[in-house]
Amino acid sequence: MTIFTETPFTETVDRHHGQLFTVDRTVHRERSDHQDIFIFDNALFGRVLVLDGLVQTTERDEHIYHEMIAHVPLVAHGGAARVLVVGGGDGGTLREVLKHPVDRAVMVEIDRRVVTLSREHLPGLSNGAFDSGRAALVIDDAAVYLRRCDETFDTIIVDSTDPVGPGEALFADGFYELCQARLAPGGVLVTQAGVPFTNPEPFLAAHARLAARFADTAAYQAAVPTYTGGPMTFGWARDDPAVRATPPDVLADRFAALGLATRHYTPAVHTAAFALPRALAEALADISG
Ligand code: AG3
Repeated sequence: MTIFTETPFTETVDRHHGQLFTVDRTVHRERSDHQDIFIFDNALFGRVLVLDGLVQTTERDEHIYHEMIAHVPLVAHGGAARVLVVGGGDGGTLREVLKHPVDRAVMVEIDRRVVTLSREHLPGLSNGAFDSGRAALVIDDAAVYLRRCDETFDTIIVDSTDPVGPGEALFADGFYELCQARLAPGGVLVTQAGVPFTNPEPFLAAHARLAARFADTAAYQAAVPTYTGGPMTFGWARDDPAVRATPPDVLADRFAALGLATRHYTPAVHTAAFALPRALAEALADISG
């Protein structure tokens, strides 16, 4: 039996379930204009970023999430030149996107403080991505940005928090409509869709909204230990099913040609990520009609 001497951080994603981290050192805590930001060190997970009580990322396993949210759509697309990242203030997704030969990666994050504090306290997350000449950082509400945006993107990655607080608008149909309008022909939209085992309703509702708009919708999974309750799921939406079915040997050729340095993503992991447990696959099929 472990006795915790410090007050631990408890995350309750669901009213009846949660997880606990020891706060081995508090690094920073503030209330920004948008949310409560808490950064602390934990001996097992390293530095932890928490927004409004929800763990966003940890040094120990951030690579799993960031590699899967970026490389799955980008390797499947095979030729993305312009990429939009929505949210993702810590810079981890932008870092992975810039490993691809994209011309331009725009990141629209609502809370400048998340970017500033992540650069200061979690520099490995962005790892210089914000200084890249190919990256553009926009501090704005993504819906506002998309409404006045006149460029299109080959891939849009929604690296949001859960559908509570500032993240909620990023799961709405109106937001998906704005994304669809800014996708170039052949473009792919990928979204953080939560952990369906413990939190099925928002996941299924978001999937239904995507399925009503896009010709091809799917979900893929990755087990990210910090997101408690089972595999984290990503939503996939595109107007051409062929891209999702990119054969493993094509993925492998592209992966080799890109020379991607990864710790989690491989072409085999990519293909396997779309294999869903039966109950989940059936729930999605029911929704997609
Ligand atoms: N995006 C996913 C956060 C999920 C938080 N949910 C939770 N802890 N239940 C994080 C941003 C990483 N760039």
